[in-house]
Amino acid sequence: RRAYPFHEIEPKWQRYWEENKTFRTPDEIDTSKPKFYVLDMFPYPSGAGLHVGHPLGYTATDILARLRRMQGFNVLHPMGWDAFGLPAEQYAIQTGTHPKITTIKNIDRFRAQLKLLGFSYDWDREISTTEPDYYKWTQWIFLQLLKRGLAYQAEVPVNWCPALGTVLANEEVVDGVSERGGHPVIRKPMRQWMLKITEYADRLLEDLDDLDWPESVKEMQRNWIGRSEGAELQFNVVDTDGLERDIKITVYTTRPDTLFGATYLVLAPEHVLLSSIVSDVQRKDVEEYKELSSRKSDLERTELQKEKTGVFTGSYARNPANGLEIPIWVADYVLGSYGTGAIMAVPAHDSRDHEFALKYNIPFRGVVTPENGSFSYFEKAYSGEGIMINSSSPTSGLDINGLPSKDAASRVIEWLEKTGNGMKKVNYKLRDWLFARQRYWGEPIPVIFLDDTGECIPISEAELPLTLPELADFTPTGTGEPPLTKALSWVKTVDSTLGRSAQRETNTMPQWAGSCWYYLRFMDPRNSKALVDKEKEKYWSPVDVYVGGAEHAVLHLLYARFWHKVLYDVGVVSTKEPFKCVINQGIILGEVQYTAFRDSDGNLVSADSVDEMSNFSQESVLEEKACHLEIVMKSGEYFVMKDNSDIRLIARAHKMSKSRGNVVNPDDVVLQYGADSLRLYEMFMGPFRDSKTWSTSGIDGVHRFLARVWRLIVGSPSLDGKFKDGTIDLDGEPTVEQLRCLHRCINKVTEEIEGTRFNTAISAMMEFTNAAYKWDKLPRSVAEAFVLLLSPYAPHMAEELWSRLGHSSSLAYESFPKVNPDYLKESTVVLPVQINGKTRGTIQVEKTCTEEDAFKLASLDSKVSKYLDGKTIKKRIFVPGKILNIILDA
Ligand code: ANZ
Repeated sequence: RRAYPFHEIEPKWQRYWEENKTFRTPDEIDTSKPKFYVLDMFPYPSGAGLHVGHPLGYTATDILARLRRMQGFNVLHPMGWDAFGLPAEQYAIQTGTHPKITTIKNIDRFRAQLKLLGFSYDWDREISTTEPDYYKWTQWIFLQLLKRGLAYQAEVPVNWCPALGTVLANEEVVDGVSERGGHPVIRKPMRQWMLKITEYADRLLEDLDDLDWPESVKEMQRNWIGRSEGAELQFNVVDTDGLERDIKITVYTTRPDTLFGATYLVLAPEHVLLSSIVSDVQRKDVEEYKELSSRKSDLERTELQKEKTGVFTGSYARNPANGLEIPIWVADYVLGSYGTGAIMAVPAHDSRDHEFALKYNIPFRGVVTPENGSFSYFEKAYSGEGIMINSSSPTSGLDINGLPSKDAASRVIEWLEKTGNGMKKVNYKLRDWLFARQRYWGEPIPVIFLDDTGECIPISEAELPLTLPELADFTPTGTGEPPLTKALSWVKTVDSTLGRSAQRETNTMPQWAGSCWYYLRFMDPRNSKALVDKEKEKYWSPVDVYVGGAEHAVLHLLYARFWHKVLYDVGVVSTKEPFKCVINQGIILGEVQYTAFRDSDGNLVSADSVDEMSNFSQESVLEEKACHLEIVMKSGEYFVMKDNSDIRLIARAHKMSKSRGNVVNPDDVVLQYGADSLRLYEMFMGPFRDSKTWSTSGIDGVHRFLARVWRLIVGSPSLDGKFKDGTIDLDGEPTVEQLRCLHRCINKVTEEIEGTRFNTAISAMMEFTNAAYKWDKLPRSVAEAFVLLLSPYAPHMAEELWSRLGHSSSLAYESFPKVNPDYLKESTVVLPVQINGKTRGTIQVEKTCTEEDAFKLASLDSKVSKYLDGKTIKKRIFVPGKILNIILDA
C-alpha cells in the first residue's frame, strides 16, 4: 500500500517542467530585477553513477534556487560535467572503449539520475569540459596565460608515477603514492608546463579576507600559500685553515633574531653547492645519503615524527654575527624546493634543529629567553618570542642583547643590509602549478615546436579549438612520452603564419583546467565569439552561493581564484573573486554497522571484555541484519544484543564504499520512497555542514510526513483505493489561531533557509502539519501558503497539491509566502500572582484575559490557593497582562 502516489506525480511533473522549460533562464532577461547565481561543484561523471552524497549538496542549492525564483530574483542554476580525466582513460586502456564513448554514456546516466530527483536546473545551459566548443575557451585562456608570461616550460623534478605512466601534481600524491589508485610515485626531472600562480600569491592571500567562506577553507588556503617574512643571508665557507673560500651559502630564515644561536648550517641533499664544498673524506657518505633521500617524497622528509638523518660535509662556514666557525651538514629535513634550500640551524630555538643537534652532538646556544623566567634549551627548543641574550660581538659590532626578539629581528636585517650580508625577504610555500599531463584524455595544449629551431610558438586564436585527435591505442608509452605522440599525422603540422614545419605539443592539460572557469561559461554557454559576453558577465558575477565538498578547499578553489584574477587582468571578468559565498556540505556516512565478538569457542562475548591483546574474532555478519535494529537494541549509551543485554556491540558509521557494501544508491531510494522523500530526508538528516549517518528508518519518517501532508489536503484513500475529499474548506476564513500557526511556520522556514538550516525548517513544517491535523477545517488560503512553503523541498508533491487546489500552471514563480509579524506576537503571558504584595505563583493566561478569569485560574493553582483557604479577600488589584495582586483581610 502506497502512502501517496509519488510514482505517478513525480514523473508527471518532471515531464511538465521539461516540456514547459519551466526553469529556463532566458538569454535576454529583465536586468532591473535582482539576480541569484547558485552553483554546485559540477561532478565528474564516473562509471558508478550518483551516490547519495551528491543529492545532499544538489538539493540544498535547488531549495535556494526555487526559493529565490519565488522571491522574484532572476536565478541562474546550471549543471554540467567535469568530464576529462584519468578514469575514462584507464577504462579505455582496459577495454578499448574510447573515452569519448564512456564519457557520453556516463553523462547520460548522471543526467537521467539528476532529472529523477527533480532539480530545477536550466538544462539548456548544460556544458561538458570535453566538448570542443567548451575547451576552445580553456585553450584560449592558456594562450592568454602564455602571452602574459604566466605559462612557461621548465625542467623540473616531478612526481612520476610509473604505474599510471604520468606525472602527478603534489596535491595528487598522498604519502608517497598516487591519490587515485595508490601507486608508488618517484621524483624524476622532466620538461613540463608550469603556471606562475606564485605571481598571484599576495592577491590570492589578501582577497581571502572579504570572502564569505568557511573559515577553515580560508585558513587552508592561507597555509597553502604559506607566506612568511624573514631574511636571506650569506655565510662564507672556510677551509680547514679557517681561511675564507670563494663560496657563500645563502640561507632563508624567518628568525634573523636568532643569528647568534646558529651553530651549524644544513644544505638540502639536492643543493647545487653541495658537491663543491664536501670534503674528500666525507664525499662517499654524502653521495650515499643523497641517493637515499632522492627516494623519499617531500612529505616523508618533512614529517615531524620521522627521525631526522644527515651527514657532515666536512666543511665549515663562518657565522657573520660572531665570526665563529660552524659545521655544514647535509640533511633531508631541509627541502631543495623551499627558500634557498639551505638553513642556518638554531637548535635552541627550532624543534627540528633541536632534535638533529641532540642526535649528532652539535652544540646549542640559547639566545632568546622568555620574558619572565628562564628556559632549559637542552630539554626542548624555545620557539617563542622573548628577550635577547648571548647576542653581542665586538668582532662584528652587532649587539642586540636585551632587545625584545621582534625588534632584534629588524635590527639584524638592518645590519645585514648595511654590511651587505643579506636582506629582508618574503617567502611562500606555494609553488608554481605543474600544468602538463602525459595523458590522452585532456585538453591539448595549443602550442607547436618548430622543427628547425625547436622554438615553441602558440597557435593562433583563429585555429582554436585544437581538437583531440582520435586515437585507438591509449596505453602509456612507459617512457613518459605522452600517448598523443602516437597520433603521428596530428603531431606533424605547420605554423599558420609562415608554414614552417613543426610538431604539436603532446602533453595535455590537467583535469583542473576545465573546472577553473566553467562558472563563467554557464552565464553564456553558446557564445562562439567570446568566452562570455561582457554584459552577461557583469550581471551574473559573482557566483552568489557555491556548494561542494570540503575536499576542494585548496586545489580547485585556489586554481579557480587564480584563473579568475588573470581573467580580471585580461579584462574578461569584472569582479576580483569568482565565488562570494562557499558552503561545504557534510559527508553522508553509511548506515551504522554493528560488530559483535566471539571467543575461540564461538560464543558471543561483550565488546567491553575484548581487548587488543586477545584473539577474539570479529563478526561482521551482524552488520546487515542488525541495521534494522531487529536483533540489536540501545541500552543506555551502548548497543547490546536484544536477546542478551549483557553482550555489548561496537556501533560505527563508515564512509560509504563499494568494498564495505554500505553504498546507498539514490535510484533505489527514489523507487521505494520517491524523490521528494529522498530530498527531504537528506535535508532533514542534520545540519547541512555536518557529517551524518544514513538511516533507513529516518527516511521512513520523512516519507510518512509527506504522506500526512498529502492526506491533509487531498484526503485519505478509501477502501476502493480512490482518494476521498480532503479537509479543505474552500470558503472558510482562517481563524486567528490558524494564521498564527501558519505565520510561525513561514517565519521559521524563511529564516532557516537563509541560514541553510534546512533541517529545522523541515521541523517547522512538521509542527505546522501536526497542528493542522487538529483543526476541523483547513482553509484554502492557509493550505496554499503551506504548499508554497513546502515546494522548494518537495517540489513534485507541492506542484501536484497546487494543481489539485485548482491552479493550472506551475507554482515555480508564485510569490513565496511573506511573514506578517503581527501573527508572531505571543498571545499568552505569564502573569505573576501576589498575595499581600508577595509573589506566590504564576498563571499562564491570554493577554486579553479579564480580572475575573485571572482570579478563577489563580484560585485553581495549588501554590496560590493554599494562601487563600479560609481567608477573606479584601481587595483585588489587576493590571491586564501584567499582574494580579490579592489583598487579604488581616
Ligand atoms: C633559523 C630559525 C630559528 C628558523 C628558529 C626557525 C626558528 P616557514 O615559516 O615555513 O617559512 N627553513 C628554511 N628553508 C627551509 C627548507 N628549504 N627546508 C626546511 N626548512 C627550511 O619557515 C622558515 C623556517 O624554516 C626558516 O627559519 C628555517 O629555519 C626553516 F628559532 O631559520 B629558520
